Amino acid sequence: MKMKSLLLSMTLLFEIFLPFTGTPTRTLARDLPNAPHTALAAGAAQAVSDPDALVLLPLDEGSGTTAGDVSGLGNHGALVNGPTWEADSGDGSPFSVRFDGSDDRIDLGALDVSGSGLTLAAWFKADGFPGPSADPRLISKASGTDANQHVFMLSTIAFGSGVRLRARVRVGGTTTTLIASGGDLAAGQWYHAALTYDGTALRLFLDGQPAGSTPLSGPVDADPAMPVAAGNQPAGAGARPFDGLLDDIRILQRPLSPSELAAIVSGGN
Ligand SMILES: [Ca+2]
Ligand SMILES: [Ca+2]
Repeated sequence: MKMKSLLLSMTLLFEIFLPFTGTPTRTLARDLPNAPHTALAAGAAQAVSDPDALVLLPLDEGSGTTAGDVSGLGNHGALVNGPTWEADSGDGSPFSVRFDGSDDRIDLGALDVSGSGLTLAAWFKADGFPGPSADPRLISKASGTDANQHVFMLSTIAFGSGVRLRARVRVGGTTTTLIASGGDLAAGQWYHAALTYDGTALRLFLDGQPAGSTPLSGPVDADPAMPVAAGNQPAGAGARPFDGLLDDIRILQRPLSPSELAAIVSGGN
């Protein structure tokens, strides 16, 4: 009886404490949309609050060449050609990733979105905007630099005497390009950039504020052979490398709402 009682007690203790003795070491609730979950370990396969999240990279590892995806889908990023971790961020998180403006990128495989909804979002702080078109890629799925070689893309672009955000989404084989209606970008400053598509319009947001839209409808094209990357595409000659820091990279197959984006920018989630 005594032994049985002891075993029972030990079992209860084990069951009580087991959930707290696993790998989770950090609270990432602020990095996840509408997240009731806490204590997610970067890269761990976890339940996620948003079933339409495909890639959520908090970029807080601080070392190594893997950017853990906390969407639950395991779409981890691979740091390619030498991006480095830096203790700086636009959202108060511990780290972001520095891209050298030459060939650094984060590879995300060849994932596709399903349906007529999309969000691409990230924090960025540029050292500068390289190239005559000032068009480094933040997040993209592209095989080249021609418009129709992009399935989706969030970048900057020279516009007038300044630099603005630019968005591209391909539907039915034709890519629609949107340049921000305002918001000239400066080097050395953190911004939050977002592209959203809801099946009726393609929109840009800068720091959570609307920065232009254009009508667009239909499902986003799929191309299982075309890679997705952050910070540089296409690979090799003709690349459009980003120079500076990227953080909190998100790809969802639904549009984040203006209030959700505002919450991200304000650090609410
Ligand atoms: Ca971070
Ligand atoms: Ca490099």
